Amino acid sequence: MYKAIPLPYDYSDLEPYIDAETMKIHYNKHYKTYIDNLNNEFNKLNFKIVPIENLIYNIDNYSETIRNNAGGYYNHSLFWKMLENPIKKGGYLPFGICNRIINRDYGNFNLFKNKIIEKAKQRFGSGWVWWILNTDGSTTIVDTPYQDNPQMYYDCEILLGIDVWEHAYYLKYQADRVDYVDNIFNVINWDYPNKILNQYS
Ligand code: MN3
Repeated sequence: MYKAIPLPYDYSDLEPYIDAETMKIHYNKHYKTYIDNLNNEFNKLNFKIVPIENLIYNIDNYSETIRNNAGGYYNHSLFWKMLENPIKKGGYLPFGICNRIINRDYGNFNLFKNKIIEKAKQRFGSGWVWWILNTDGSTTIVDTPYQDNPQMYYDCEILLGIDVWEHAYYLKYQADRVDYVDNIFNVINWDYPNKILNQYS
């Protein structure tokens, strides 16, 4: 059985940038439905459970249903960990190695943030925007449709991912995806990309 990871904070911890109601629905309804659907499909087909990372890297061997639900499970499990209560954290800006890599690859934090906002704006319909670490040590900002993940396409490490499905922001931001993405930068857990970058650099 694939299992939901516990949310690493309370539903209201990302207020006012991400409201408690959105978090509650996002975690309990959307996230858990992907997991239930994935488990049901595995049961139905009598598939042996493999680590979710392996499933993602070999996703082309599986059905559309498994692709969408495995992606939904994996992407959100990453996403919860990439966010954090800004008060507990005591700062909104990237620090440490991710700050150095942002300056190296994008010039400065604002240019980096604008590039992510631009990608989010361009993504037509539902999907995700990602900051990824390539195997050559460079980083790029990419987007994927639906619940796809860059690791379904090529070998890379995920540094950050932003859910730009309407269910992630509609209650608070209505159709204003740009405002949502702009505001999510108040609740990014920069320890997440720092950990990956320290491991691979
Ligand atoms: Mn979502």
